[in-house]
Amino acid sequence: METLQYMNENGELANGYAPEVAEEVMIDAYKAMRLARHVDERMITLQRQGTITFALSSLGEECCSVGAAAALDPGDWIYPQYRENGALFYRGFSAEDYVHHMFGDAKDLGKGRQMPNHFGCRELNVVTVSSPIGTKIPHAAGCAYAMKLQNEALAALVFFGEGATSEGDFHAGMNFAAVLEAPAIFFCRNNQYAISTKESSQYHSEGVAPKGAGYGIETYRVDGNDFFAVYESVAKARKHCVEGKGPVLIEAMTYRRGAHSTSDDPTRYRPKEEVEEWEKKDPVIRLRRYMENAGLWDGGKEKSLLQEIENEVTKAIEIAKKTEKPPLISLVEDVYEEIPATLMEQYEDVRQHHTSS
Ligand SMILES: Cc1ncc(C[n+]2csc(CCOP(=O)(O)OP(=O)(O)O)c2C)c(N)n1
Ligand SMILES: [Mg+2]
Repeated sequence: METLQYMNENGELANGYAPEVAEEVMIDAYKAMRLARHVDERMITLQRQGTITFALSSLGEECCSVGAAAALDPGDWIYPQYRENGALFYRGFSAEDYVHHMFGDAKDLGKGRQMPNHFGCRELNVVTVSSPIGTKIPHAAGCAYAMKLQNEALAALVFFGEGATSEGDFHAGMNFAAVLEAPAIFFCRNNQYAISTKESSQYHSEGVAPKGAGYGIETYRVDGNDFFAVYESVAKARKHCVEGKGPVLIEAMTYRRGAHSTSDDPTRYRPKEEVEEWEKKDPVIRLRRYMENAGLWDGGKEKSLLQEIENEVTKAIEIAKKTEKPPLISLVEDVYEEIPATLMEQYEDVRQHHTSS
């Protein structure tokens, strides 16, 4: 299956494409990608310094999350995996809120109960990341079906990696949405690796896209490092969904340039030449080149944006370093209206241990 591309690696338009994307959307998307890249880099450094426990990066894949979020309606539901902080930033989540999450402090919306990079925001219709791979796929199919039953012109988009397509949840979610014609967009970031498992050891099909055809689902394969290809495919998928034509699978071809997470060393399982090859296809630089050629961006704007982002993130880190941990009682709150006695007993044990240590 061919890969749709609208902008080549030099930021030049391809295949007769003329962008209709509003300039503000393009600029906001560029800013969100830059913020995602900078925050990821800073969080990895903080993990190495022992300040936070864990971090994951979306280096080289930022266009997937941001390009997709830009093409959605703000009311559409997003179910991220863990490399999609860009979607959150595009929707307006601040660097400060994000850093609080990564620290798991008292101002983290998740109250420190999740691992870092397991963000979410109720107000922005971004459902919290869950660690078990693929679990969000049937959730998104169900959410999309609910939108259909309620006659809401909204879609649910779920992000996942190509590794997630080997999970039963992927197949259950795809079949459910197909049969019920639910307005779900299954957005697969094919970054070629699932930790150290190369795509060729993951499945025997020619990528993920043919699996869409197997379920009778409208399917597109696009260059995941091309902002216009991602944006247009999601815009088209959304239209298909809200017109009641059923779900869409998008396979976005990209590459995970960084380690899987701070617990991984990719030099053990892949050659550096492969990584270098993909540096040339960088999605952020590609969009910047396009915007510069179109007179929308220049060196001065770039310099001030990078400075602004650096200042914002530095300030967010300083604030998070001074923020208290969530109160201990929050460990047992929020599941039941009233905390059950058994949980209170466990809480008491932990509390006493804390005060005595
Ligand atoms: C059900 C389940 N199995 C295994 C893991 C451990 N695990 C965490 S991330 C990951 C790889 C996922 O790869 P992919 O879906 O391609 O996403 P990527 O990390 O490449 O973005 C694995 C195996 C898990 N979290 N959940
Ligand atoms: Mg992967």
